[in-house]
Amino acid sequence: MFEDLSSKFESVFKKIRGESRITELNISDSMRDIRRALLEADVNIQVAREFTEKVKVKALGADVLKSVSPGQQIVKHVYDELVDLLGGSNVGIHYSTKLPSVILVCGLQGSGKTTFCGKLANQLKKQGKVPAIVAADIYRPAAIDQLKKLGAQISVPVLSYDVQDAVEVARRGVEDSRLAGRGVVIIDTAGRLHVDSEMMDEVRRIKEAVSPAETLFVVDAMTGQDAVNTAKAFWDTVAFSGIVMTKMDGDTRGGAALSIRFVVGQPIKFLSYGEKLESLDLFYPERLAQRILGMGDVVSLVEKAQEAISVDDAKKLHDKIRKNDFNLEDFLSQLQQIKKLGSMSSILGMLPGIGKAIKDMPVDDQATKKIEAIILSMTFKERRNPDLLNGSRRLRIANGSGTSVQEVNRLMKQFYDMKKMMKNMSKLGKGAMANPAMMKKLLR
Ligand SMILES: Nc1nc2c(ncn2[C@@H]2O[C@H](COP(=O)(O)OP(=O)(O)OP(=O)(O)O)[C@@H](O)[C@H]2O)c(=O)[nH]1
Ligand SMILES: [Mg+2]
Repeated sequence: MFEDLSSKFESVFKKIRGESRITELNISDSMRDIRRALLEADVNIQVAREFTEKVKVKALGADVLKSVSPGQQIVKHVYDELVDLLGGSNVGIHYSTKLPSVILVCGLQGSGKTTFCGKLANQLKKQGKVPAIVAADIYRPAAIDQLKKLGAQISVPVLSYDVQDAVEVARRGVEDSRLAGRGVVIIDTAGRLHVDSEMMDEVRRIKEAVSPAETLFVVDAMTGQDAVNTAKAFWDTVAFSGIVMTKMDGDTRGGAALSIRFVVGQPIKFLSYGEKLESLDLFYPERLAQRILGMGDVVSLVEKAQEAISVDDAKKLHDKIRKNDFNLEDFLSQLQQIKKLGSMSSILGMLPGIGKAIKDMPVDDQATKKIEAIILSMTFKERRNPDLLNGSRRLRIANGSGTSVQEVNRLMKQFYDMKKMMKNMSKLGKGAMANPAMMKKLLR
């Protein structure tokens, strides 16, 4: 389904492969092409914009890796951003400590809910769980039959009740499953339109009645950006915990899968891709990103090169510090390297004069994310010239990064303190770049 996007990405990479280095001009060119490719794949416009901006900032701020070409490095940046966009890592199903774990399944009509319930039960059974399915779609008689047939195929009990109240059906289904010692109960609900307030209220009440461990929103990938809009509308009524994308085997351009996480803020947990009961996969952001880019070898090549940040690069940074032109861009790229490596020792250890004190310093992901968000909300000029940051600019940056002016101020103070300390240290001839205590404080 991502063939089109893949081939467009490939031609962008081909174009930049010939360049000897990454410049503001050629990266802007490439990012414009990438943005266009994303939009053509039906990716949400805001997602496409932010995506390319982030890649651009990373590409311009990153160290030049000697053993790989600029084109290869861009592939890696795009890959990293794709993984990030798709949610980072796989989250899987969340189970409750009290049995049974309830999984409530909701979504639009015909999105593939019932089929998914069967596939999920099948998968869970194979993992040794003991599932049951509750037929809470009481509006269509055929719905219960459909579910019963599915259940029979996989030998999973399907509970149905002759009650005209979906909330009551769900409640009884969970209670009977508990008594029968079932580990997981999957509740299949009727398809509903997000504009139908009565039906939306029903699913909200079901959720309230059975306190699910997971509420999964099922969405047909073929519906493109509509899928994203519906997800938003559902999210407002039923705060679901995960998304299931179905019909990934159809000729969808993939835009919904790429945008939904960003727009709704909830992870995709499963991809469903066919009529067969086996065609259900847990969602892995890395795998999908690799599939879209189809360049796993380039990605791992650049990763290796990044790990081996050369002493040369460290020295270059040292020179900047000595000349006192260490700016927020350097700061950000240091931070990103630290985050990637998980410890400062590998970077700072390359600089002469760094003591054992910094070895294996832990890095807090939340703190670095916030700092990253703040710096990424600045313009290039501001990053290179932090002195430009007056009150109104700081307010804009705080708004843009979803932080507060206080947080921006704190970061700036830390940046200046660090810069001062670096300068003093380098005057002392120690050649140190960052004060470990300072860095630790910053990342807390
Ligand atoms: N190709 C393909 N078809 C699917 C997939 N999932 C479901 N379908 C088909 O889509 C149609 C609707 O699926 P259902 O599972 O009945 O959808 P539903 O959401 O339960 O529908 P309602 O209960 O009517 O709201 C059926 O014909 C399924 O066979 C999928 O991943 N790929
Ligand atoms: Mg159904």
